[in-house]
Amino acid sequence: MATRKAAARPNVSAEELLHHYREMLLIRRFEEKAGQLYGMGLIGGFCHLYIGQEAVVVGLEAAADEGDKRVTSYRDHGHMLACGMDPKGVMAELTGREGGYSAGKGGSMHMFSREKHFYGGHGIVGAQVPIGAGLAMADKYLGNDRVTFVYFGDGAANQGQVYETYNMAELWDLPVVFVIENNQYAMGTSTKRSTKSKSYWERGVAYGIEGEEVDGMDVLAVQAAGKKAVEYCRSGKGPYILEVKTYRYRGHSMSDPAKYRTREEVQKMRDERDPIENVRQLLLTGKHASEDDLKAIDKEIKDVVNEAAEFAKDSPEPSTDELWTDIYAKEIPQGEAIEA
Ligand SMILES: Cc1ncc(C[n+]2csc(CCOP(=O)(O)OP(=O)(O)O)c2C)c(N)n1
Ligand SMILES: [Mg+2]
Repeated sequence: MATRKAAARPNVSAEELLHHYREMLLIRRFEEKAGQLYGMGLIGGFCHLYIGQEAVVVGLEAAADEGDKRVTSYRDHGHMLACGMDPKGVMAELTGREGGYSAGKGGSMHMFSREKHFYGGHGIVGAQVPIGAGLAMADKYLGNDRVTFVYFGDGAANQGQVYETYNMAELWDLPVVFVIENNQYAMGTSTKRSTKSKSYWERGVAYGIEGEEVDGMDVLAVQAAGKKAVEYCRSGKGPYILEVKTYRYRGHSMSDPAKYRTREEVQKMRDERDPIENVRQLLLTGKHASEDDLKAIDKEIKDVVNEAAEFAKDSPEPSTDELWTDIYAKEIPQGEAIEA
């Protein structure tokens, strides 16, 4: 049965708090830089920024173990960075260069890393949900204890395939955490205009799936809820739903005129709920770091991002011969190879 009981907040160390700060800042600065490169015409096609939502992936990655999997939508740069993919390879994919994760042929929405168990990057709204349940099914079949995180938005949560997936995931007790990143908008449509039910996670009750709502601007709350969900799934009890309440500061994509909400609404969220500022305050008030320590981290992160941008500008364009490669799989992995 579904539960409303929130997970207890973790008693985190200063080291862990600093890690969260660093990771969230990396995503924020990376996305700001991607926005700049887009404005300079260096990034083509779609580009959906994750600014504002950083605490979601950073909190959940802190709850994940080595070998756990993740799959998400087109708003995917944060997920890639948080699971340890190289900022250079991600940025070079955005600029469509050879050094990118898909050798410059995928772009912002289509990157993968088997090494980091990151399975995309999907442009079709909701398509990653059954794919993620499939990843979890493979793990269950292979008898390991991996958990898959499937991220999708509030807009995607209104899709039929999500509920077909819920049914099968619960029926087969699949080890999957469904993460609804409720950022309150699907393109220009607010949740108030698109759905009458107030809660998305509660829809899982109809399928017998447990779940809860989480404050997605609070990285520690996300981490605690993530740990609880992961333990549940790893112990073989089946899927779990986390509805993470978050907010995107930027437009839906780079071409969003943003006429569906006021500047004041966005500013209020930035001023009062910013997830990075929240951790910054915890670090300072807890005397875990000084202003100077944080300045040094800011500089370090800026350097990493600038280096990634330089790499993404300098890496060559893919050769036209590459148009005919990587279209069909040459080998279908079997048995143990799938575990890689
Ligand atoms: C099947 C499908 N329908 C419509 C679209 C166009 N589309 C792209 S993103 C989007 C909104 C999805 O919003 P949400 O799931 O809340 O994710 P967010 O963008 O907020 O992260 C829509 C309708 C699409 N890509 N695929
Ligand atoms: Mg949304």
